[in-house]
Amino acid sequence: MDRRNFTGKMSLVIMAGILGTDIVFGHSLPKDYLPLGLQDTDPFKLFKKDRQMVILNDKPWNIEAKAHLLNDKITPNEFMFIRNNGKIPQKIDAANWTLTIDGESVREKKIYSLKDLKTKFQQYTYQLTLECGGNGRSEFNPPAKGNQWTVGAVSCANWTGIRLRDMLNDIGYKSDAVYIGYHAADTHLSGDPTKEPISRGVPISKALQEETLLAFQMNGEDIPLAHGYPLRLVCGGWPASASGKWINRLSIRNEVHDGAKMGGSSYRVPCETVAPGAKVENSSMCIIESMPVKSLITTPKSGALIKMGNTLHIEGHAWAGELTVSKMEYSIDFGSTWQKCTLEKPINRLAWQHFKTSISFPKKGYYEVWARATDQNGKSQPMVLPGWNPKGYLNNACHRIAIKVV
Ligand SMILES: Nc1nc2c(c(=O)[nH]1)N[C@H]1C(S)=C(S)[C@@H](COP(=O)(O)O)O[C@H]1N2
Ligand SMILES: [Mo]
Repeated sequence: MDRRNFTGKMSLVIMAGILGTDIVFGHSLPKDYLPLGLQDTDPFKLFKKDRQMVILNDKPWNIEAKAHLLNDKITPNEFMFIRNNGKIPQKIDAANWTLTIDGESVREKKIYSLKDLKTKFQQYTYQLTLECGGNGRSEFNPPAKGNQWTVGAVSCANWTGIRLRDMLNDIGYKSDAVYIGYHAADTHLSGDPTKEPISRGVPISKALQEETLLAFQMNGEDIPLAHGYPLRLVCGGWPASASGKWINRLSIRNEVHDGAKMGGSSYRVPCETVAPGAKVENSSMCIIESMPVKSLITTPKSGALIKMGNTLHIEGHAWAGELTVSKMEYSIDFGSTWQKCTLEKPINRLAWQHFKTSISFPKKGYYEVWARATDQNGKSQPMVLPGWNPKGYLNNACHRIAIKVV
């Protein structure tokens, strides 16, 4: 935004409103001067992110990692992508935070305080893979609108909270319950308080899984503000849009939840494959559920140089939505032949799995290392872009890095 016009149009009253207090010597403010308190803050400092993270959008904030930043087995906050659809809530009163449970299929509407949730139910910690449905969107052609994620909209942190199913069993729900839908405290970019930026959910069967959490901690600390403080739904293995941040209401629905971004082309793909660029009727779109098999080489960084005769150590992670990854392979000849990597078991269901191997190269020159994961059902990552869809979701093509042997 142009700062001069911005202040030019803003009255002292409005500025005081945003600052939350009076500007005492406001009458002496130079014309067109923007008080420091209103200038953009440094997002890396604000969100405690590493400076190598990439900002894709600042209204709303959308920030992604690069592959080599995701090398940790448990993703720390500094390398965790941020995906927002609206404005991050500003004033969070965790001490008085409540979660209202309503909907057609709730036995009786109830309000839990955050304290109730923390004290009444047993707590669990799981490491859970959260990948944005649009991760990899930047490669689709014709291009898809939206944040141009490359490979870094995925994380696997430790989440601590209570099982959603313990809370659902405590409150009781009718036998016609089919879906849950979340509502949250973030606000619509338009400023219209009647509009929600996003309100999604999952089928009741997913809600009842052991690992589906109402979480209040990430990596052993309060969830960072940008990631949903003080209460977040975490549904590992599904598009991360199902994992509502800042949630204050949960509806138990007797039909598929119809909140913001549940319909149209939002987080939905053509039920049957379509030609690139095709127009797809709403009635032919299906909601994305479990995410497809995928992997990422996190060591070394693409572009690494190695000396002829040395072996190259590679490592990374692989995940497959609700499934486990059963095989991990690499190729140095553009996919003609594949060799196996060592693959670890997941620490718990819905956590990513680690792979590593050492690679020898036949002679000096340019190479690419391609990585390919296969899920327990025998489905592998495609070497080229998978099916085009209007919003550019579910790109699980093989990750590749460039290597020069000198
Ligand atoms: N309330 C709320 N929850 C939300 C969103 C949002 O904008 N508002 N974005 C969703 C989407 S699309 C994704 S990919 C994940 C991102 O989670 P993260 O920012 O913690 O990485 O949060 C999901 N939950
Ligand atoms: Mo997302």
